[in-house]
Amino acid sequence: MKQSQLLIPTLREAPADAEAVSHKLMLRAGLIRQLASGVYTYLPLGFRVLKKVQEIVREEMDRAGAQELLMPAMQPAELWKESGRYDVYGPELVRLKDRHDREFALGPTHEEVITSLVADEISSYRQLPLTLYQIQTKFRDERRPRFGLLRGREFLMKDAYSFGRSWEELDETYRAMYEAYTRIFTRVGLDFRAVQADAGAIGGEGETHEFMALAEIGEDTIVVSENGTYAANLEKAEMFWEPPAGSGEEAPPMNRVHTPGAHSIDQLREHFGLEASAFIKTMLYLVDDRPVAVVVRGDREVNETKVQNALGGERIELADDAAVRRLTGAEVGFAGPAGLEGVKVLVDREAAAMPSAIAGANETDYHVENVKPDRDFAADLVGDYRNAAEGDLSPDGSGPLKFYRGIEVGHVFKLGTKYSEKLGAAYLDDSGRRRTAIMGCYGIGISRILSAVVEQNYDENGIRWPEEIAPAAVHIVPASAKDAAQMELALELYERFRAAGVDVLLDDRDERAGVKFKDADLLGIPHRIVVGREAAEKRVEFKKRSDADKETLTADEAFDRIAKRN
Ligand code: 9G3
Repeated sequence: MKQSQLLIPTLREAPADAEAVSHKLMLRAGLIRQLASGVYTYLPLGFRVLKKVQEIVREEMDRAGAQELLMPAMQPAELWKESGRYDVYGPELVRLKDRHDREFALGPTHEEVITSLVADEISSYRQLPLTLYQIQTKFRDERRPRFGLLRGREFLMKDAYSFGRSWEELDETYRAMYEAYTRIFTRVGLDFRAVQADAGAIGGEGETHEFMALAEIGEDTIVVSENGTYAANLEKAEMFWEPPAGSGEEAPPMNRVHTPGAHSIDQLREHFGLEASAFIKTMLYLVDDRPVAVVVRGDREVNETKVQNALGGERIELADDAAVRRLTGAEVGFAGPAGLEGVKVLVDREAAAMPSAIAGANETDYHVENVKPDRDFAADLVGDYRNAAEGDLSPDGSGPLKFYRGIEVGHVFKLGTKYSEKLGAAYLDDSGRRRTAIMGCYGIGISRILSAVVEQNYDENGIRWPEEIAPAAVHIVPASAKDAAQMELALELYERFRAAGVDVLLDDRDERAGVKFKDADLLGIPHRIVVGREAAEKRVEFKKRSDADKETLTADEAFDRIAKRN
């Protein structure tokens, strides 16, 4: 590829509204351009990277025994009504009507489509197990698209679906997918962790893992034990806990304390001169619209996923101020667990084991001290309802937990029969009995991988692409397009690389050397050959994008370095 002919509109500055590093750099390097909020064009160099990522995914999915197909984006609403999901998803599901006024959805995922296909085409146990996958554009009308390709409204996903005859077969396919994902994320050069996750809205009846690329910009928080044997999304992460000794000792009777305006833990700490761990925090939620009070120690955070799962709910939201006033009879910040009518009370086991604590009095400007859980208030449920926190130990005894931000680039699920039941994906077993297929589903955010890789591979001068997905393997930069000897040697090397099947980019533009070097740093091609003053002696400067030092080599040596590497 010759840059004088390529559309690579590099920018000196990123637009002001680009916040994430990857978003800024991908715009500045001329890899993508925004068409609309959360909707992007992949320009030629960006598309080359996207294609290379797809090829790696295809190789590994095929190796794992999955078959590639391609489903439509336009999905009849009937399928989503049959699965019961048409009304579960709100404006995030892109709905449209065709010219005959028939309702469609633009596919955000394809459980309904693939399961109805299998329901039509599979009838015998001999046709299973079967894993089908596609790489296709998904549509999700995110309320707040941001960070470029990290959270778009139209994005490229590899989604796979497996159909089996038993849970054992599902376990085997799940493991094959898990291992394929490990190879894929390793090959694209990501620093990632596979973490236990919560199945969320998709439901499903078994374990699920997310593959997280470590990056500060990541929306997720993951928790990993020091030796890595335990790793979980914070939504699910547990921690080692045992009841403290002597939590049974008697406490003096409760005593109301006037605490005017002290409605935050910090104000209470100020007022009582005590640490946050001396208080209990009572948070009010609506789980499927039913009021729930969750009690945790003052220095902890409620884990809403754990609360929702403990109650088998579909939805959880913080009660708003009006609901808090109605349920507690007090302003926000004075809620306590004692005396709440018609509210289910969940008490975190750590709070339940406190010998005594200070809690809200369910009366504005009043708190109560010497509150003894169990003596002074009843719990409907006692369990682990808090977020893991710094200092917690891993539940598997493998040491302290560490916290990281992560970008979810993959997610594998054991779905069970949730969709195959509803959409009739069944088969006759070897004794002629009708059985429902047992499903798994497996997603990779293809376009999101580009951003995740850039978030992990850049420096102050630009992107540093990992070799296997870089837009080109080598970047040839003649210092001056006006110097015949330099251009002659550069073109000769360029043709040699092309003949050898090496992806090569030649900066043959008539630009000042400084501009070329700045752009080369920005584009981040892994290897660079500068053809400069020693061109006449057939000597060039060789530099790896990720190294500072440069070497002078003969043109042949430079060629061999690249053409004969690994
Ligand atoms: C929707 C909308 C958004 C969605 C979904 C449905 C996420 C939805 C979960 C999944 C599960 C797996 C197959 C590949 C791997 C992930 N966002 N999910 O089901 F209607 Cl608007 O997509 N699907």
